[in-house]
Amino acid sequence: MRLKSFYAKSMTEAMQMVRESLGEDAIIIATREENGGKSVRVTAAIENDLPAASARARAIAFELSKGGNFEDDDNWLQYDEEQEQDSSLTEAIIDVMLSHSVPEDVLDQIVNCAEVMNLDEPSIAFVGALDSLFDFTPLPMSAYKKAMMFVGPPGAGKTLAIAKQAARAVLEDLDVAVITTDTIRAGGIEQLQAFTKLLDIDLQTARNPADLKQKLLALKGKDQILIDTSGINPFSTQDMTSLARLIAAGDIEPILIVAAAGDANETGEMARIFSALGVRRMVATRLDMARRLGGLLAAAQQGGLAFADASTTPSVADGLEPLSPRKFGSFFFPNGQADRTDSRNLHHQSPSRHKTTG
Ligand SMILES: Nc1nc2c(ncn2[C@@H]2O[C@H](COP(=O)(O)OP(=O)(O)OP(=O)(O)O)[C@@H](O)[C@H]2O)c(=O)[nH]1
Ligand SMILES: [Mg+2]
Repeated sequence: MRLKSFYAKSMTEAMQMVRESLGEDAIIIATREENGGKSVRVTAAIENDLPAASARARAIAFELSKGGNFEDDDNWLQYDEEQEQDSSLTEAIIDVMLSHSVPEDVLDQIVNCAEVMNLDEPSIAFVGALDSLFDFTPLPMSAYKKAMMFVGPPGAGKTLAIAKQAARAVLEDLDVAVITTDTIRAGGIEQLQAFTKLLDIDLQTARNPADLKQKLLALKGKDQILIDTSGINPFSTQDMTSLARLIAAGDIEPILIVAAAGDANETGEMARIFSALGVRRMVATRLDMARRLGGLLAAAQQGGLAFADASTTPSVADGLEPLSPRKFGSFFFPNGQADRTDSRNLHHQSPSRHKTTG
């Protein structure tokens, strides 16, 4: 009996993956919700999962029993080639993920998912797996009813990301307001003011939750309201309580700002803690300064967070780039075919949208 686990966003998708990979005879051993119910894991077993060698041995025996010549059997040769191709695809994906220090459990999920795609190009299978396993929800580029509060640890890039989003929104002719709650740290207001002045936006300050509530009421009707915050230590109860109070001051979506180069386990744990405050998506920063992006995948998995946008330069003018499975995948496979493939093809090949053949 061979056991294999499958990860997907829904039970239907996971069952489809089981059928596609192991066939209709697979027996479901266990199902479990992961990431606080945002994904599921299904462990399935197959009794008669013949490895290539033993299946081939049976075919040879059958051909010999008929007096035939097994070596002429093109189908079996083709079958072996497919097996080889599969393992080289898996190895290529594993190699890239190891070089990015992707934690083992995330690596497992991605490999399992990529293997059932029936694709022979690693970068495309990788992008398909990202598409199937993670959410990608870029920041809005039109009027948005919630105020967006950028939160995260000190130095993550919150203030620069606020400036970049404000600049982008102004370019889209949106009526933007910026509030900072980072009023205690020396230079906190001035740093943002330097950007808002250039954009001709009036920078508001809010010193506490009550103040923030009032400012938000006064700014009602703005297309986008962006709120900068001071750096938070996710392991400090006091910091987290203060942040929770600020978030509760109005109709606010907290968005986590994550520096890309962080240790994968630390980043994953941090994302999980912030998700308890209602964070549902993240902006990844400093992608230009990171060579190991395992932390971002760990954050998405452990915090159940969607990928929003990425910051890849320290310059406000360069803005934020919306992340898609293909865009994010290109950081792992910079020269991969996925970069050159029409994204509509990827969608056809994703198991979540793949018609089951079983
Ligand atoms: N190269 C590069 N530098 C970045 C990027 N994002 C932020 N930075 C730099 O990182 C430093 C910290 O950025 P801030 O925006 O001040 O970070 P913060 O999260 O607001 O910091 P605190 O308010 O102190 O918690 C600055 O020097 C930024 O220019 C990026 O995508 N690439
Ligand atoms: Mg700041």
